[in-house]
Amino acid sequence: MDRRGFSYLLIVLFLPTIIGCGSPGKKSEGTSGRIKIGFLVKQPDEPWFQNEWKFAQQCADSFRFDLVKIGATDGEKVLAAIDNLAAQDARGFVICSPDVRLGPAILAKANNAGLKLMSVDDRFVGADGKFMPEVHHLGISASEIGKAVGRALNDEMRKRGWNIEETALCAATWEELQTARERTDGAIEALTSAGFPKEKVFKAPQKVADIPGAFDAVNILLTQHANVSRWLICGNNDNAVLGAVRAMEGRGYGASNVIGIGINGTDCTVEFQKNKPTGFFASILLAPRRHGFETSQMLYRWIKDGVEPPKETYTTGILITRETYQQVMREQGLL
Ligand code: FCA
Repeated sequence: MDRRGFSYLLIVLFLPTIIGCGSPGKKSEGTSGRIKIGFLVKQPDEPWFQNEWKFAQQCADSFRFDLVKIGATDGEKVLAAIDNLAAQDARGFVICSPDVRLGPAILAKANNAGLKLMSVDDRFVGADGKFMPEVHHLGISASEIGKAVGRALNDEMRKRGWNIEETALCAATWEELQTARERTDGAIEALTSAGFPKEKVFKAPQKVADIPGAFDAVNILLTQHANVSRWLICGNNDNAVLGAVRAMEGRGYGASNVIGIGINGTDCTVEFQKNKPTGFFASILLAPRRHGFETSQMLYRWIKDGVEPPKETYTTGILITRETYQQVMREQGLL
């Protein structure tokens, strides 16, 4: 080979290294040169999760990274989404998993692909049924928030001068998820420790965690307890209580004999905007901005600057009613 031929061969061999492609190891930052992270949610139709996405996007805009929002409604979609993120050179993701028992599989897949991850709202559980302490998590103080629901139910019932003999509690439950179970358990605990009789507490276990799921569960309960004149309602979230309120309306119960108190506060504004009050009396407004913005920011700083997020962060809530929700939501930057 002559000199020219040899130089040509050298260029062909080393060009990919010189221009920086084909070198294995460190992940690139996507075609735009910006860090890319995913935000996977289990129920993209629920206003709560749309709010999380909205605030995650605000975070992405202010820190100038790319955000990929993915509705991952079942296990297959979660695993496909992780492959997809890896193929797009994403660096990590925040996730509210459709099933927390997928935790070990999600973590293994993310580790394989070199993606950092954080869970939000619903905490991963391992094969032993216990929380996975190695996964960074931001969630709500579920038990405390549930207790706030129970206390508010008790206050309102007493304010209305209801006779406890004729009143019962309907708890629309979703007990397979710990954060959901702690909420309804907390509400029941606060109410019964304020003197409400335990035998007047009735659970309506949901088969699906959405409005129709609660509607169906509460319909069954109402058939079994047709003699109750006044109902208190608690549930995992606003949708659980909305489903219960709709089921009660079907049986002739309304604003005068139902006190329903939800959780989220983001999914009941339409209810509060109705011309006439309904049995949906109040909600505990959570902090969707913290759940969307803060998780994204923590993950971004972890990827960019190596700042590891706290292992666990828990947020609180504020009681809102038809009368106060606008003011409170404005103060919280949600309107
Ligand atoms: C769970 C519920 C959501 C929301 C969130 C904080 O994921 O399903 O509605 O309450 O916790």
